[in-house]
Amino acid sequence: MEFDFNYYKKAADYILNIVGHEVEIGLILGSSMGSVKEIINVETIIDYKDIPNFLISTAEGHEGKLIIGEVEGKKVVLMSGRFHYYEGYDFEELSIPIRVFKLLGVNKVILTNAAGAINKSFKPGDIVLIKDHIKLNGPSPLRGKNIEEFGPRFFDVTDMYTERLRELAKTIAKKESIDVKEGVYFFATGPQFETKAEIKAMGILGADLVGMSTVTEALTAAHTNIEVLAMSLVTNMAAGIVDKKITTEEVEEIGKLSRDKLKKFISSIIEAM
Ligand code: 6GU
Repeated sequence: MEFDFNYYKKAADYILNIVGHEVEIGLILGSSMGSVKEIINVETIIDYKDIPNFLISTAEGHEGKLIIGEVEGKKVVLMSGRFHYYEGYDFEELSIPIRVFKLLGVNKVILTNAAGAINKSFKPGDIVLIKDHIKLNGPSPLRGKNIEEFGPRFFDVTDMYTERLRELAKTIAKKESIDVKEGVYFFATGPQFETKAEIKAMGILGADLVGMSTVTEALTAAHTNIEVLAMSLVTNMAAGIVDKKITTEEVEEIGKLSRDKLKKFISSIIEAM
């Protein structure tokens, strides 16, 4: 399917009509991080299924609601529940949330995810700021006829996880005694976790983390000149890094244990943004 500007505008106009104002900051929460939404003073909640031309969330632990409100006096829109390639969407469809954000007025996004650690110095519970990514699987979400209203056909991605926002996050982490690391995120299609051989290869290629989200959103944001801050919560070590199977339970458990730390961190970042 080929999308045009009006496709996204229809979704955004529906939301703007209900909300009545623009928003500045977009937030997309990773699985088992849903409780971060509690930092919002909620104004409006809209079901994805009611938004024309939006997508429907099928992943477990992802709720399917757009929440609009305020954090530290800033207008935000939050997706509680995101869309992944493994659910069956095409890469091109995964451009929808961020392009709708853009038309709501968003100029900065915070993307969070649960990830496996490839870097042996990381441990479950660590917060890692994404400084770059490797995506060797599948096409770009920007494939297809370029929509000039969003951005140019060819675009630079050397500072897409902007140094400015990473430095800001590091300054806040230091002030609040939150330990943060930095790393390179490898995009995996899922839904299976990786083989030991794949993780070994990803490590050799320079990856510190692996996960199944975020990268399509970050690329769509970079194309349309939205500043990106992305962070992973390490929920487990990747395959073969420790001699242990990966379970969904541990991913969720670490999410629960780390949620207060994440809530405080993200609301302080929004305040400073
Ligand atoms: Cl080990 N791999 C992927 N692809 N996603 C994850 C993960 C691993 N751990 C949490 N999410």
